[in-house]
Amino acid sequence: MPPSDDAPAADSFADAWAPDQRLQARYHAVRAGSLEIAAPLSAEDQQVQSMPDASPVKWHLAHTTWFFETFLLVPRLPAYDVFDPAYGYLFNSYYEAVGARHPRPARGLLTRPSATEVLAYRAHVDAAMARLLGEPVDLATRDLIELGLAHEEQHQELIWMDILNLFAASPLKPAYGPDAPRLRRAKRPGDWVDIAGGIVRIGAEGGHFAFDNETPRHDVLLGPYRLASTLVTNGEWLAFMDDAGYRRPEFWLSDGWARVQDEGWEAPLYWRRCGDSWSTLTLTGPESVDPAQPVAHVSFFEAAAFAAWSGKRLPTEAEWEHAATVAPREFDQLFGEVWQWTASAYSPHPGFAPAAGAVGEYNAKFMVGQMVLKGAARVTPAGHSRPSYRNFFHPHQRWMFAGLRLASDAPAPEGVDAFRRDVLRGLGAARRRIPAKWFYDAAGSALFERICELPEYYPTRQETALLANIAGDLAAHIPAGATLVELGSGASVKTRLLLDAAPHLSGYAPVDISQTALRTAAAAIARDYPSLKVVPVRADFTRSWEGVPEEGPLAAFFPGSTIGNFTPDEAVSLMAGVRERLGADGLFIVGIDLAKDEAELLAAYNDAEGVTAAFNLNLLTRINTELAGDFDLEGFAHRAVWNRLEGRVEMHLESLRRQTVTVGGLRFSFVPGETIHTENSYKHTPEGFASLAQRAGWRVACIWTSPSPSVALIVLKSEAYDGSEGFGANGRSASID
Ligand code: AVI
Repeated sequence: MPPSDDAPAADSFADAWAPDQRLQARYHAVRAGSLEIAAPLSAEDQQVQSMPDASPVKWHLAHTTWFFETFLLVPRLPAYDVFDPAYGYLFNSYYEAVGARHPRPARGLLTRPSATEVLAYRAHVDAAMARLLGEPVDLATRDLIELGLAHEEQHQELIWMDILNLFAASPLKPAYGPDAPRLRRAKRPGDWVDIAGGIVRIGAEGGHFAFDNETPRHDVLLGPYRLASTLVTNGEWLAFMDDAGYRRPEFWLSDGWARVQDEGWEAPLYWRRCGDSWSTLTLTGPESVDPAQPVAHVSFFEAAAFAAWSGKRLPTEAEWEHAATVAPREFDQLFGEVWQWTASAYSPHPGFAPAAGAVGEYNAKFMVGQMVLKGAARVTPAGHSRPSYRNFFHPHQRWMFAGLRLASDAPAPEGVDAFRRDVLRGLGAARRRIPAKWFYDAAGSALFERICELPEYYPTRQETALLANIAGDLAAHIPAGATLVELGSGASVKTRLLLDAAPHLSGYAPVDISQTALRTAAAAIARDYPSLKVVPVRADFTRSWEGVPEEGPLAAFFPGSTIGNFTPDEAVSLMAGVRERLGADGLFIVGIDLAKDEAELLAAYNDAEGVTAAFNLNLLTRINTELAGDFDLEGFAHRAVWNRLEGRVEMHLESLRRQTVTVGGLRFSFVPGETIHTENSYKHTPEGFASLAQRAGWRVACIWTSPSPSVALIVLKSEAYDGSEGFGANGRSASID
């Protein structure tokens, strides 16, 4: 929330004639906040300056007071008595318009005034400010007071940063104290959030305080992009370091690489090698690096190198701000852990005009050579930031609480364009067909859920019962510490049977195209299996495995006999892809539906309630909605047939009359009885499936079959694996009844 959100939206007439009590209260709270942060620090702690970028705490306390004295009391409070005319020189930071100043790198040399005298200075100015605030103030005065308070909040954060930097320089590694702000882990597993982009508006909206640099609000054109829902963690940073990230120039900007050389960077600021591991200095003292906490104290150069190493990029300022405005709930750690580097230079928004008067120097003159950071840090006072807030630092600076959130361009379209392509191509073919994957829009997915509950549709029921029976035996094949990668995970319901039986799993990576299903399922699994590292991966696993963890043994899980929806050649290439991805010691658990009596099969795809018919016909509804089609659903009927030669149930949509349909401006004529082939569902024999698996480099290590109507669960191991099992030879096969 912006600091003055609870202010009246506009000044009412009555307000203008009364002291602003809200502003009085805020003034007192902010000023007291600075003293509270300084209170546990000794006079010596408050005196020293650790480097030119940092300032002594005592100087911060005096400078923020000077701001109110110089910009408010002197010009606006009649008969104000300046506390000490020499302070203007000592505590002016950078305002050319108000005169000369003491050099910044020498602030630590100011042993006078003492810390006690600075407190007296604060009390003097606070008493005068109480007089100013005790009368009604005009809008311009109120805006300046708000600016002074936001300025003091920025210095509160600087106190935390500077004191940590000072303590880090001490061999004693002192702690501020046990109650100092500590970084927190993300509340949920990381994920990608897709944002459509377009012409979007960024910049401060009126109605609350904002710095001049956040204005004016303006249009920006954004392509579709993805933003990580969580911050980059120390664990990910360690992987970058382990992969020689600080020693490989290919990831670094030229200026960044020069810094790495000159300053000997090999880890974030404050990290120290501790035998085989790393520790870090925090405000609560030294501690070992927590892999789950967000990485902090990295420069823009390091953030950009990490992004390059990850094959991703930093978000632009506009991407970050737009995402934080339109979809804040999709993200974790937007505000309140670390500031997040963006790829955007700190330059004026189009149409920017600095604030009038000396305070116009506050932001405008720094608009070159720095980069924008968004969000807020743990040490940022609550309520200080907002989506339009623009923090800025030089690209090499590291003592801020700065980290990063990754972004990437949206993956190549698998949406409407691919759907249109497949439908137009499929309807134009001599034998019309549309790939079955297009069944699963929201309505189609809901209908499929209903199919799974139908009395005639045995595969789900049988496989679930089989899995419940054999989960322990199945789990015994999975190596300790493995990550289970579930392909087409959906609601991850069956998975729990396996997870319960395999406490030795260390991770779970559900892979699904549906972001909503994925996020809900991953959050529920993460909640119920707290020791499991859950890494949801939004991907079409037939096209990409990007995001699936690379480290540790992997076991792929592909239940639901979905492999039956692939032709034998497609199934072989899918399984070969999985094998390549898992490596020679990977394990692949697949569910298949087995060949059986034709009548039983056809009943499963021709249920009495007509749910499968609705599922099939929903494809036409989807075409009508998404591709401007005019299919008359009354003109087509659901047909399921058993193709004995191919060993598959086929689903078709049969034209009931002569008719012409338009889709995307193209016309397609149908004669009665002509069909659109919409799905294949192959029913395998164990031997037939084993030979497909073998073509893909797999060997059946174990197969369990359910009672009739039978389905099977199969453990595949790499052909190259030197184990003792092998289906048909000395492999194991079990029927469960
Ligand atoms: C997802 N797939 C395994 C189902 C099947 O049996 O082929 C889809 C389905 N089609 C009609 N009913 C169910």
